[in-house]
This record gives sequence, C-alpha cells and structure tokens, in this order.
Amino acid sequence: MATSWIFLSCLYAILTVSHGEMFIDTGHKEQASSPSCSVSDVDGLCDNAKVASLEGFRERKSEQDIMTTNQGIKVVDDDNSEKAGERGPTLMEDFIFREKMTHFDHERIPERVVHARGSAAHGYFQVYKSLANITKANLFQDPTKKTPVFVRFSTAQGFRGSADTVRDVRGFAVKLYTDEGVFDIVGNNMPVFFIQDSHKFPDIVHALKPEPHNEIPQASSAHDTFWDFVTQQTETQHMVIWLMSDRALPRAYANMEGFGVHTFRLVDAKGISRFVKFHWKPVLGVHSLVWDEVQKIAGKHPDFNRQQLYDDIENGKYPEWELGLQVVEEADEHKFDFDLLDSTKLIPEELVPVQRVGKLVLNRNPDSYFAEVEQVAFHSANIVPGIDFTNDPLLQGRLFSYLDTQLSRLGGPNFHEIPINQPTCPFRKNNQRDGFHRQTINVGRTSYSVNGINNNLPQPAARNRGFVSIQERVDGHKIRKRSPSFADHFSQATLFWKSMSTPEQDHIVQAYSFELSKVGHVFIRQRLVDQLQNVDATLALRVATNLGLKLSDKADNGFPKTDVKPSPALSQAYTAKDSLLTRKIAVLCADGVDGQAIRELNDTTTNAGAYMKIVSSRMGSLTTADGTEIPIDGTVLSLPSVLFDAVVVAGGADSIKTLQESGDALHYVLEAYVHYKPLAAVGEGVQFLQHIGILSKTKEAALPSGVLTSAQNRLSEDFKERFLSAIAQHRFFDRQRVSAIPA
Ligand code: HDE
Repeated sequence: MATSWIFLSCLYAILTVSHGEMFIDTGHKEQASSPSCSVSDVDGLCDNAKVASLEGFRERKSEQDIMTTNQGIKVVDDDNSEKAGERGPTLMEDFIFREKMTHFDHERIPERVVHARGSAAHGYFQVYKSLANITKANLFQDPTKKTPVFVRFSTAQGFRGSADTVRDVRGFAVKLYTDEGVFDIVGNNMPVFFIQDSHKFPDIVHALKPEPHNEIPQASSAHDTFWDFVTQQTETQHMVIWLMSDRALPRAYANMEGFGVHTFRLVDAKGISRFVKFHWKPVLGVHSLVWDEVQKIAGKHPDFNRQQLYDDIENGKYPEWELGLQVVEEADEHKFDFDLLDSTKLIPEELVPVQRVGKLVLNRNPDSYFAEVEQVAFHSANIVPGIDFTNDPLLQGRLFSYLDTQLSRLGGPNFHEIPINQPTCPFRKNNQRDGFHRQTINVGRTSYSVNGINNNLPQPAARNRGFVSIQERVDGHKIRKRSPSFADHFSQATLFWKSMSTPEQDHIVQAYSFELSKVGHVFIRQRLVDQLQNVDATLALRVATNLGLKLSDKADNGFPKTDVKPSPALSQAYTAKDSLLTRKIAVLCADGVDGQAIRELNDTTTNAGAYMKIVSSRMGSLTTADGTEIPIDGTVLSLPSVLFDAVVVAGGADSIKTLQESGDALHYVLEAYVHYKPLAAVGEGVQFLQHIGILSKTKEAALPSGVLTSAQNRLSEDFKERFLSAIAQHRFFDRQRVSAIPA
C-alpha cells in the first residue's frame, strides 16, 4: 500500500492537468528573489537585463491592495453603477463607472496587418566564440556574454483569433537587446519569400488574406484570389511549393528552422563587408504534423503551438536554436546562378555551409500577453554597427514598412517607450520631442542641434563608436524594372521538389490538390498545373490527375532545368531524431489496467523529457488491476490523439474489454495509426490492435512500421529502448495501408 501511495503522489505531481495548461507538470514555479535583483529569479534570469528592466513596470496584486480608480480614489462597490433610485437610470456623474467602461471600450488596438496571431518568449543569445574576424557587432564578440532576446512566432495570414495549426508560413522574429542598441532579425520559417520587390507586398497579402467581399476563408490560402495571383506572378512559385510542403505545418515552434531570408551584410572593424544569410537551427530538429491532423487540431485545440511553447518553458524544457551563418565574400557575389539580392532564392547549404556560431534559448514566458507580445514592435531596419543591409528590393521596402505600421498599430511615434520595446542600453538621447503618449520628461530649454545654450548636448558619437553605413558606391538611372538576374522563377522550386523524400513529395501533391480543389475557377486550376510543368513533369501530372485536368502542351521554355542537384539539407528526412524532449504520449486505458506497466512507461518516458498522460473515457481516477488508483488526465474527447506524438494501449484484461467496446477508443488508435504515429501495445493491449485490424492475428505477419508490442505486461529493457527510439523517430511514413483506414 505504501508503494502505491508513493506511486500515486508521483503520478499526481507529473500528470496533474489544470484548465488551459494541458501539458504542465509542475505548475508555475514560485520564484525566489535574490537581494541584488528585484526580479523574481529562476534559472539565473537576473542575468537578463531586459527581463530585469521590465520589473519597474510590473504590477502584482498584494494582500494590502485596496481597489482604486486610475486617479487613486478608493472604490467601495465594484458591482453596481450609481443610479437614481434602485430601479432608476445610471447617473452621468458616476465617474467610477465611466472610467471603467471607457477603459474597456478602448482595450483593443489594431491587430498586425499580417502576422496578427503570435506567441512570444524571453530568453538569451550567446555566441560560441568571438566572430571578430567577420563582424564588429558587440553581441558577437564575447562568448561569456548573454544578450537578452524576445522572440515572437506567428502565422502570417490569419486574424489574431485564428488557429495555430493552419497551412501557412510562420514568422520567426528575434529582438536582440544588445549593448549597442536593438537588433531585430525579423524572419520566417521558410528561407525564401513570395515576391522579389516589396511593391508587390500589398498585392500578395490582399490575394492571400480572406477575400474582401465576404471575409472568407480565414487563415487559409485555399481560395481563388491567392491562386489567381500566384499563378500569374510566377516568382512566387518557389515559396508556394514550400507553403505546400510539411514546413507549413510545424509540430512546435521549437521544431522550426528560422531564416533571415534576405542577404544581409556583416561588417568587421576594418570596414570590410561580407554577405550573410541568417539561419536558426532547432536543436530538436525540424518536425511537422500531417494535414488531416492539423485541421482537427485547429478545432480541438486552436492554441496548440502557443500552448506547447508556454508549457515547455514553464516546465524547464527550454526551446533552443543555434544561430547559423552562410557567409559569402563580396568577391564571390556573382559566382551563383541566382542573384543574392533575390529573396525568392536560397543558397543551398551544400554550396555554402551553414556555420553554427551561437545559441538562442527561450526560458521565460511573458507576464502579460498584451503588454509584451501584442505591443512588441519589430523592424527589419533595427540593426547595430557590424551589420548592414543589401540592395535586395524586398528588404528595402521593409525598411520603410515596419516603422510605418507601428504608427497606426501602436498609436504614434513613441512606441519605443513601451517597456518591451525599450533598448537596454542608453537610448532616446536626442532632440525628438512630444507626440502621443510621450512618457519622457525632457528637462532643459534646448530641443535642437546645434545649440550653444546647452553645449550642443547630446553630442553625436565618434565615427568608430556609432553606426556608419558601409561605403557602397551607388550609381544608376531612376528606373522601375526587375534585374534580368531575377528572371529564373522555377529552378529553385525544382530544387526543393527534387530534395524531398518520397513521403514529403506525396504531401506536396496532396496539398496542391487540396488547395486547388477549393478554387472555384477552373482556369486558375489549369494555370497552376500547366505551370507546375516548369517545376517537375511528374508533380504536374500527379496534381492534374487529382484535379481531373489534362496538361496543356508545354512550350519549350527551358524549364524544368535538368541539371538541378538536390539539396539534402532541405528535407526533413535527415533532421535530428534523437530526442524525446517535449514529446507527448497518451496512454489509453480503463479500470483494470495494469498499473505496473504504466509506472514503468511513465518513468522511462518522463526521464527522457517527454510528457505522458493517462487518457480514458471519463475523468476521475482509474482502479488498476493491482488495486491502486491512477488519476485520469483527460478523456478520449478532451485529450484526443491528434494532440499527442505517440499512443500506448496499456494492458489489463478488464481495461481492454472496456476499450474494445468504445467506438471513441477504437477511433483514437486508428487515427494515431493513420497519422503515422508510434503505437505501442502492452499485454492484452496487443489484442486491441488485433481487434481493430492493425495487427494480424497470425503470429508470422510482420508488425507495421512504428508499431511495437510487448506480449508481457512486464516491460523488457529492449522494449523500452525500442519504444523510446520510435518516439524520437516521430513519424513512420513507410507505414502501409494507411489510406484504406477510415479515421
Ligand atoms: Fe513582414 N511585415 N513584410 N515579412 N513580417 C510585418 O510589421 C512587410 C516579409 C515578418 O512578430 C508588419 O509590425 C513588407 C518577409 C514577420 O511582430 C509589416 C514586406 C519576412 C512579421 C510587414 C514583408 C517578413 C512581419 C505587420 C515585403 C521574412 C511579424 C505588423 C517587403 C523575412 C513581426 C508589423 C512580429 C510583420 C511588412 C515581407 C516577416 C506590415 C512590406 C520577407 C515575422 O510592417
């Protein structure tokens, strides 16, 4: 009995589910303050100058607090407005009511015109060794230094309340609070963009967003205007094939790569500049969900990615990325068969290797979604000495747009004073004044330069202490034209297609077929399949067949190029598959389940960094075969299989008998099977898999890929090892007969 109590309390600690915190196992950690740091400290966050700087703005509830108005008047009744008689009208003079309601009426600010839905976290960046040989940027010099960061992930198309798991590019915006000012790398989880010139940005966004006459569809590219645009603006074809790929369905933000997209410059202390592409490489590898799954998650748990980011940080499973650099000497600018200034092109890693130079760690959730995540203002023009721009015409437009958009979104030119946007080094030392919501009280008579009254303060910095643009010679006629070096719109789409594994290619075909089947105009569908012939003949034929179309005769325009070599780095087939950190495992069971096997599975998987949940047909607790009680974390409906990476059917004769009679339980496992997830059956659980036809009843038949069985309820070390490695593998796309299963 004593053992069972210990077991029970352990399980409770590990498995407790609280509303809205589905995968949290410890709850929010109570944090001890260190005397030198006013921030409640956990994991050395007092090292984080940005987090510490926010402390002065944090407002916590305290036992001593008495409710007041914003003017400091103590409020005695917060339930009733002041009326002329108990049943009479509310009085105009009720300033307490008026203040409360006015504030409420103005709680919303305009959402971002793109990337409205997002989640963010604090953390730090640390370089592995000094990069002084390529850049003088202060944040890249000292390997002992941690630069505070705030990172916001987002979808691009949907409104602020849309679902996380839609087919979309994800924003990956990193704000680095360096000692020399704020440096923003406002990137995406795809290395290229739809268009080459920012002049087309309003067009692509209007085409992609819900259609203007009826605001349908939400957060989806599967509609006429998007495909009408992209099939005519053919430079989009490379990014579109990324959008049709598994990259558009990330399992978690921590499983996404990030890319700066444009070519930037690194500048060293001698003023020598080199071209650079920024990459963020996820330590846990790139992993995606499958299309059927993401659509279901969008309904069952629309905050899926947001929740995981939040929970992982609360549980100390901090998301990590390595910063990667592809550096190209200026002298090599023209050695590629594409233009480095064209943001619809990537540099294959096989041509220019990605050097991993530092680590990004996210280790603290924001305290207030609005104050931090909603009000953070990224701007691709926020660079520091040691970084510079290129003439990429997409980047050049962004250098205008991000500052401009904040003026209406954040209500004026003083958004840099909002706490989350303030640099951690000295700032606003200038003669800019006033404007909406100005907080700073500038003391003194002078707000101009040059001034004699105040010694011309503030003084400009010496050239070697401040930002100086590289001395690029620019010479040209005013002209509205694309460079001929931007003309190839298809070769890199071919590169991407050729680099995919067979299952990834299948998913791309399915994605084009699904999207175009939602397009009403047949001529748009025809245009797409005809154009896909420039990418790959088989791809075009497969999509055309699914759409019931015939391919038009193709003019010999030189595409698809036949000499395109695949780039294995683009495929998820070769990503890291060696960790269980943050993986989620459902154990399906009912009363009479074998408790010992669950204990062992729980120990094995949680020790490896995974989350395990007990799922049954009702809430409460289960009585195991040995008489102990196990708390249930959720039901087959509230914790559906789409929220997990793997499913275990636990043993115990009574438990299996109950499960076999439940249609929801049968569906649960079949659905995990068709989503290619690892499945394990223990003891009598094997009969369950036979019952639903996943396992043959004849012993000789080979197990389907990714399905593990243990005839005994006592688990062997070998079984546990194979189970862990199957979960680390993530998905088993070589699984047979999936399309024949109705789940
Ligand atoms: Fe953006 N983009 N963008 N974009 N973008 C915005 O800025 C814009 C582009 C990206 O988490 C807006 O503050 C133009 C490429 C991210 O707050 C806006 C062009 C890449 C975010 C804007 C592009 C991005 C935005 C809307 C074409 C990847 C969310 C709200 C020249 C490299 C940042 C805002 C956050 C947000 C303009 C193209 C990434 C309107 C004009 C390429 C991650 O300013």
